[in-house]
Amino acid sequence: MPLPDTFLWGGGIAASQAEGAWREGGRGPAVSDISKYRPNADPKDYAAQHHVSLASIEEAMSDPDPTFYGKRRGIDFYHRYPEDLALFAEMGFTVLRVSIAWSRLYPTGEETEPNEEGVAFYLALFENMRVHGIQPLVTLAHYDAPLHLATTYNGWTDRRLIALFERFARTCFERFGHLVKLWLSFNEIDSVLRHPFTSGAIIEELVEGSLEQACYTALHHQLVASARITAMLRELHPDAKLGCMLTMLTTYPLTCHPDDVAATQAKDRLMYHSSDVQAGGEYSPLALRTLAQRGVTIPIEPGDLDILRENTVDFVSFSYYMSMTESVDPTVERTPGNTVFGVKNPYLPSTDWGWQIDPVGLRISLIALYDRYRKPLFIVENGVGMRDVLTDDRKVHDDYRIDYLRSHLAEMIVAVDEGVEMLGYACWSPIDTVSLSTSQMSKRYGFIYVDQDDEGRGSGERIRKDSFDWYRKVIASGGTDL
Ligand code: BGP
Repeated sequence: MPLPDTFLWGGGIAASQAEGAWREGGRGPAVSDISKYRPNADPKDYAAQHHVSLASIEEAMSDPDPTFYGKRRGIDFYHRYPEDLALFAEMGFTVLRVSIAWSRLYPTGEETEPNEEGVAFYLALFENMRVHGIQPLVTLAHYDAPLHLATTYNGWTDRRLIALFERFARTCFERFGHLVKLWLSFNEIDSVLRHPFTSGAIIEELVEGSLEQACYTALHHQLVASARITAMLRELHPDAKLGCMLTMLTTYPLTCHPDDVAATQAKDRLMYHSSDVQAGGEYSPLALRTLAQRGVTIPIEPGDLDILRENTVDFVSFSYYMSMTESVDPTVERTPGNTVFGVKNPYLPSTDWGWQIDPVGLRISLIALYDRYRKPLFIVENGVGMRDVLTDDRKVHDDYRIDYLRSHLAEMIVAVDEGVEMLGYACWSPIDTVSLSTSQMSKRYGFIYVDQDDEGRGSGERIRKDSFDWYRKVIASGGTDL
């Protein structure tokens, strides 16, 4: 059996998609509070869902009703977490990935002392996890920042956010470090390039110059912040580990035409742009040159390159839902994906949201990442969003989810057999939460069904799907019984 005994099994959620309680416990407004579900919008129209302006922020904040703002409501994990943790424990989880809402600890991001009610909430959560024998894997920034930092600083475009984030991270390490030994700095750190507001708290209207330049500036600030808190964690808790987290969008050329292969290679260069820094310690000179040719420069200040080189991560984590395809032919069919839009691969099936299912792509991704960085890997997101049906006898027969996960786990095991070193597997998401891209409930990922619809109607009851028993069996067998 190739998986090590120490291999961690579980799943992951994010504060902004699960906690709800957006105005409780002293929490300040967050960028996720603005994200609106539009009942008649095409769920595949990611750009329309995520376009934010000063006017839309004002409109959202003057509307206290959470009905169409799904992330304000989440799945009420804030109040129901003891029940949810008990269900995760029943499946045999040894790890649960959660995130900390920055605005629960620092409502505007600028306070000098943390909000103690927020600290108490996370302490109780981590204590409860300990009782269940579930190790927390904690993301500090998962599409979540105080809204004030967007409107006042234009988010991560402003270098001062590094210090504010360091203050937040220090509080987390000091107050939770005895219970949390596994940390991630930024979820899908590369994603600021694709959704500037959600990931970087950047309001396009406030950007002077090109948006692309603002996004790469923000990314550099996040990379420096991540390296600085890595140094901080090593000093405070030398036994803890910190990982990077990237969106793994493994890309194939649509054809073997050399132009398609070259376009794919160029795309890869930028996909690894941030992990090359976080895991490898330096910007790829080729990526920097490509950006320079596009008129983008990285605002490197004295000392930045040393900080980045000296504080690489302990492990590399990533999300994997689908692969991508590239072609130079502008007429080929396109399809939406995980916050991206790409060329359709004719060999792969798609979900209702256009995401193409590719288990072998997971193996290819694992091998590519391990080959490149030689650091242990952690799959911290993998799963399939579907419209589940609750039957009259309150069951959910989600064989499609079992098939998706089984085929991906089988490929993960092949990769481990081929020599890839792995720390664990945390699927997305073990319980239905509000979708990141659509703010809908009806795009469901969980082993646990949450009785709640897109507009928040329902009892909130948790119901075990068929996949619940399947995953319990997988964990109990250490991955041998898929
Ligand atoms: C990733 C995010 C998650 C998650 C997932 C599924 O990019 O890190 O937060 O939600 O995608 O996406 P969605 O919810 O849009 O289906």
